[in-house]
Amino acid sequence: KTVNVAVVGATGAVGETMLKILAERSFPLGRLHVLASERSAGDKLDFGGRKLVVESLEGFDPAGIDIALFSAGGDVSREHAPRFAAAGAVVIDNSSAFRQDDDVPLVVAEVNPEAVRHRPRGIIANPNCSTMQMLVALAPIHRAVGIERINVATYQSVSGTGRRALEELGRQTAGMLNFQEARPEVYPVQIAFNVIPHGGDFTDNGYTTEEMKLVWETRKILGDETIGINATVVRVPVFYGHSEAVHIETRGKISAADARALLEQAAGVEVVDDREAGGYPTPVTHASGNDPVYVGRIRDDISHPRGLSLWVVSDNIRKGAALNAVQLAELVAAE
Ligand code: A2P
Ligand code: 11C
Repeated sequence: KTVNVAVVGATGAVGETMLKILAERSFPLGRLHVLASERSAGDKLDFGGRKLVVESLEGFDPAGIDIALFSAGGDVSREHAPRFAAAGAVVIDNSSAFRQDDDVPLVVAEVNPEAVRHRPRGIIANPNCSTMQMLVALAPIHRAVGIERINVATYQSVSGTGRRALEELGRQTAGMLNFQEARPEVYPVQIAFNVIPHGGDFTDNGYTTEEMKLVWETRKILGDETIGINATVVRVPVFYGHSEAVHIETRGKISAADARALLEQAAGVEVVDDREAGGYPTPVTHASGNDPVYVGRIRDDISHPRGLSLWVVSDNIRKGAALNAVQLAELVAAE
């Protein structure tokens, strides 16, 4: 049996990668509709060598769609996901619109795949990219010995912000090399040759929304409200691939060697951990364009008896968004 799919936000940075991944994998695809705003209606997108015509989401009739992959921002999801679900589609939503709702499962394919089955509203939420890659790496350790506290600093690429941010980094970089001024538009300050300790919006407690997503998404996905999480989100002038310096305190002791052995067997993880120059993953050398969550620099924390430090890198557009959404679609299609 084949499955009729709609990709909403198909012209965006995540949407185009959803199409690429659907074409790459042996997904049991029936009809495929590519949807975006009125602005893009009529444009053509490549799908495994053939051309698909972009349709406007606004007037689109979702009857007959089995699975809808949404990645057009929270406002679009809030407005249109319920009408797709009402028409019988399972919505897999990449925005943050429904992630906190108790009756919407929040799922990482390698961590809590069984959660896709309980979806009373017909909506499944795809986690934020930073949470996604961190939990693919940490869930095996949490299962083995329990995690008490996570301290994480992220180094997030501009593709996480979308297509206009990719263009802004390119434009500012080229401009500055030609002695021109770098005018910020998408980010509040210059991103080229800089780092910005700010993702999303500021909240009352001094953390940003991108930081607080790491807190409550982690607790919901692991099903453990007691884990302490302290995050600093930083935007860096990298095009694709988020990196994270992750420091954990576990409940039971696990050595760096045992953690490495565990992660070598873990689904979705590739350990790159040679203690020499270049023996670690980076966005450019490993993550960009690839599926795994790469883990390196695994070491015992010299300041804490049950502390462990890791470096986690992944393509935020692939595992962090499009790939996990397609993996969830595969789980639903297999039902
Ligand atoms: P469009 O290209 O027509 O604007 P990104 O995150 O890379 O900026 O991509 C955002 C995606 O969301 C694009 O595909 C964009 O389509 C789509 N989008 C934005 N606003 C709407 C809307 N009101 N209705 C449908 N799609 C939208
Ligand atoms: C970023 N993580 O890198 C964000 C983008 O909640 O899905 C995705 C925001 C979200 O800016």
